[in-house]
Amino acid sequence: MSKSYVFPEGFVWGAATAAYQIEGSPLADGAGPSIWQRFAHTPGRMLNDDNGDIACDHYNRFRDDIAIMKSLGLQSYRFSISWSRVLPEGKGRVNQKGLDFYERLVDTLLENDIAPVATLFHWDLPAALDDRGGWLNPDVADWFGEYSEVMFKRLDGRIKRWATLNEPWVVTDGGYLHGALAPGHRNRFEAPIASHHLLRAHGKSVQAYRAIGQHDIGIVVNIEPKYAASDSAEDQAARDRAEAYMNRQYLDPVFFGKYPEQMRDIFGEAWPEWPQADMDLISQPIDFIGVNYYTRNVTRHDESSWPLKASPVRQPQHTYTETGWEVYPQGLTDTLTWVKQRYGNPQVFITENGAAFFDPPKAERGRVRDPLRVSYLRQHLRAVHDAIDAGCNIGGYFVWSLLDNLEWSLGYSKRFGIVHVDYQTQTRTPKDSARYYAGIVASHGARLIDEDD
Ligand code: GBH
Repeated sequence: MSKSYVFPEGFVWGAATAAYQIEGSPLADGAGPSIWQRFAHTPGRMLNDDNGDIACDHYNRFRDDIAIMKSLGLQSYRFSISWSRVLPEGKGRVNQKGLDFYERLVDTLLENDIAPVATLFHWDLPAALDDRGGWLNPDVADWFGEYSEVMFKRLDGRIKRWATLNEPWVVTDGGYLHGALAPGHRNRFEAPIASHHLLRAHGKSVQAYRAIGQHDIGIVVNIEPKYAASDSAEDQAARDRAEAYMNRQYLDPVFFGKYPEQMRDIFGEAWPEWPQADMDLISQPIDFIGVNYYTRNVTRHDESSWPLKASPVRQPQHTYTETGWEVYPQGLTDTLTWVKQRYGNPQVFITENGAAFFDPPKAERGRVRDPLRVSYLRQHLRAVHDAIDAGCNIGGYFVWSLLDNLEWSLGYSKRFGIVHVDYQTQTRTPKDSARYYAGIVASHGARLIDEDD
């Protein structure tokens, strides 16, 4: 007898996006520039010189986009708030019109019975704060607390699930260590400091939430399970470093008030000691973890890779996405069971999961065939169900992404949407994967059994 894929009652189905990737109009209605606005307009930083000036024009078309969500039967929508729309200088003066945009967005979602889930920081730090050192300035934690408070006061009555940060690992690894993402620094000493202040900022936001908020707050992290390439002690240690660096660097402090031991091996003298008071701030209880899952890593020891001394090993027979990430659904089950075991079975939402594939560039007679994405979703949703069977406390799933959008420094070259966007005309066309996902949502998972793969 084959297994049933019906999900538990109350399991939430949604889709996710982020402000700079879809909104466009980054300076409209009194908004201040963000570091991504600045980075995207710095020559040489973005593939094909793309930028987020227009993106999906969601700032003007959010009602149409909500109508699409409604037509797909989505129950929830995860979006992010652009800090510098609300506080153009990052702190101090509030820009009423920026707040109004998010209020309209949330109200329209609620009118359509779609539950809003808001991320306070998805990488677009106000440029004015970067001028003061950004994530390297200890005061940034208070600035983030102040901004969080503005949002909670205005919208906690209507938003019942908040995430403080999206993927702090990507912010520090991409923004401060390797420099491929804004603000584009490449500095071994900066990355640990940025990490710590991101976590302190998270702590300040949770603290503000407990004073004002009535619902749930958590943090969103990217997790890629790490498997050693061999049984050798060297490869095992490389695996442990890679796991500590990406998967535990933020969750261990939040749950245990302690950084992984390996951080010192990785960063050496660049890894500071931090006061216990900071660790207490960081480790306040949260209500859920958001897990973004895309791929796994098979890891081997590699002296030449800086600073981890660990490199991923390519798996020749396996499928890779257009961003070069291995398709490995079992890794999602492994990730969720790892979180359950290590952190005491907290409530988890899969806040992102999806893939970029070579879709046909244009819709043909209203259709975009994306069989690889359909199969990716099918396999990963089955993997989520397997984790639930194994006792994981999973509250919902958000596909990345609702729309094709600006894939950060890769510009518009990579398409993650279940809805195709023709950037010339801003026409939206739900891909086959959107129809497929709508069927899963409508059947609460039951349809996962119908198709092979
Ligand atoms: C997310 O980050 C972001 O939250 C989102 O904004 C973005 O658009 C989306 O994913 C798609 O990129 O090369 O095999 O070693 C993704 C985090 C971290 C996932 C690095 C892939 C490298 C895999 N990524 N990781 S590999």
